[in-house]
Formats: sequence, structure tokens, C-alpha cells
Amino acid sequence: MPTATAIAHPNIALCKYWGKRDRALNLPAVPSLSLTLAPFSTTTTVEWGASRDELMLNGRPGTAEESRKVFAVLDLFDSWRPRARVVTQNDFPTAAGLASSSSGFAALVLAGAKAAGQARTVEELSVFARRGSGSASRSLFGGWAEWRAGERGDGLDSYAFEIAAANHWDVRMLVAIFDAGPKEVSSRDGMNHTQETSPFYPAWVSSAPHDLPAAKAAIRARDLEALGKVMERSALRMHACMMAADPPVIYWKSGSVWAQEVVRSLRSKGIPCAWTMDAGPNVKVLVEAEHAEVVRAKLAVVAERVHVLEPGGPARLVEPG
Ligand code: 2P0
Repeated sequence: MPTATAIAHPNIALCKYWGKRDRALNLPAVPSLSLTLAPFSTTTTVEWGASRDELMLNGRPGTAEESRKVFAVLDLFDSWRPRARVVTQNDFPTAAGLASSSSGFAALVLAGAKAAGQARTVEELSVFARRGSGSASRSLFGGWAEWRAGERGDGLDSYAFEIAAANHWDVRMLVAIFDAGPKEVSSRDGMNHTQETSPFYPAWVSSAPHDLPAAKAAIRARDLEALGKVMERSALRMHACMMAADPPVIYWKSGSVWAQEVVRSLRSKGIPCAWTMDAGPNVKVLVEAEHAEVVRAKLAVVAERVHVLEPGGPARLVEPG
């Protein structure tokens, strides 16, 4: 049976995706920008032509909902496709504070196309990955990636692309863990609820696109101070928007605020660094490699643990044998 294996890294958004212009096609209301991060990765094998659709996720059978999402993405390759067996494994803890769905769907579409014998452009693969999970559209790319919101109703212009390669800038992303438990509100539910009930949502949608040009200029210039301003602004506006939902969506814990204070304190001492947060209490801090150890040590005082990640390469096929 045709089989292929692919590997992809997760990514963290510096300019956030929050809100959808089309739920069925999973189209974002705003553009976003991210950094793909190694060494964490997901490895996914697709066996095209199995006896039945079957998902194995980290050594256990996928739930009905997980399976539905995975096989709906494989349906995009061929609505009359043969049944498939998908085996996917994360080499990082689910509680590592990183979205395994971003690396998972990126690896799935790359392996799926190869197993199906289809030559797809990376833009097409990004569109397919987006249908599984929005942030996965960006994990096909290494380094710094932008995901266009697009304008078309069919969403074919809403894909990601690389802005700068992983080796463009020697930075580290420190992930400070404050709560290893499962999320209280999933990103998807939190996003939809914010869109439906937050009076700040229209302001978020109209302001967020302006962050992209500023972030890209800062990345090009390797200017952490300028990038830090944009990334903290994006995270704060996204969280302010969800805190204003009814009832509010609050992912922050006391540790999240301590970590933000650590970052501000280090910055006041002349160490450039900036934080971001996603749909959970963990805080991610961007810093140049030369300052990573100083920042890690300070975060370690307040966090349960700190992961040190670096820019990773694009999703890639793994040759058999
Ligand atoms: C992001 N997040 O840009 C934003 C910031 C979380 C906060 O994308 O509904 O799993 O599957 O498209 O991509 C997490 O949500 O949501 C996310 P769906 P996804 O990284």
C-alpha cells in the first residue's frame, strides 16, 4: 500500500490569528505571522488504501472528533479516496504549551499528498492544512511565516508562505510553563465565542492587519525591540478582546502575569526580549540567542519549567528505511 511519512514543527504566532471569516472553510478574519520552532516535532505516516479509516495518535486510537477532523482533511485530496490509516506521534509533551495541531496537520497533508501520489504545490498543502487547524497552514514553512487572510469566498488565497528562513536570525523562544493541565476552553470554542459576544471584536479585526507590515520590517531588520512591541501588542489586544467576551474567556493565571513582569524587568535592564501568549496560561518569550540563558534563568524562578526552542525548518518527507 502506498505509504509516506512526514515531519513538521509546531509554530507560535507573533501576530495572532483569532476569529474566522468562514467557519466551514476555516478562513481567518485576520492575517497572522509566526515562528516555526525546533526541536519539537510531529511525525505522521499515512497509509493510503487501508481496510478502514483508522487514526492512531500518540499510541492510542484517535477520538471520534480527532478522527473526523483528520479524515475530513484527507477527503480534500480525493472525495472518492480509498480508506487510510494515519499514525501520528508528537515528540513533545502535550502539556508543553505548544499547539500540536499546527505540526500535526502540516505533517498530515505532506504525507497524505505523497501517499496519494499527488504533486501539490506548497500553497495547496497550506490550504489543506488550514482546513484541519488554522495555525497548521503556517507549519509547512520553516522560520518566519505569514498566513494571508485572503479575500476569496472559496479560501484558495488563504495560505501561508515563508517570509524569512530559520537561519535568518539567531533567536530563541523560551516557553515558560505554568499549568500542565488540559485547556479549559479550546481555541476553536474560545475564538467563536469571542467573535459572537465581545464588543471589542470589530476593533480587533480592523486593527490586527496593521501589525503585519511592522512585524515584517522588524524581522527583516532583526530588530527585537521593534518586533517585541508588535508581538506584545498583538497578544494583549487578542486577550483583551476575549476578556471582553460574555462570559469572559480568560486564559491567564497569576504565573502568566509574573512572567510578563520578568520580561519587562529584564528589558528595563537592557536585555531585549518580548512575550506572547496563546489559548493557555503559558508565556513564550522571544530573545536573541546570546541572552537566552539569562532570560531562561529568570523565568525558571517563576515557572514550573522552561523549554528553550529555536527556529525550525519546513515540514519535510522522511525517506523510508
Ligand atoms: C495563532 N491560536 O495564531 C492563534 C493565537 C491560538 C492563539 O491558532 O479553529 O488550533 O483549528 O483554526 O489554529 C490556535 O487555534 O484553531 C491558534 P482552528 P487553531 O496561533
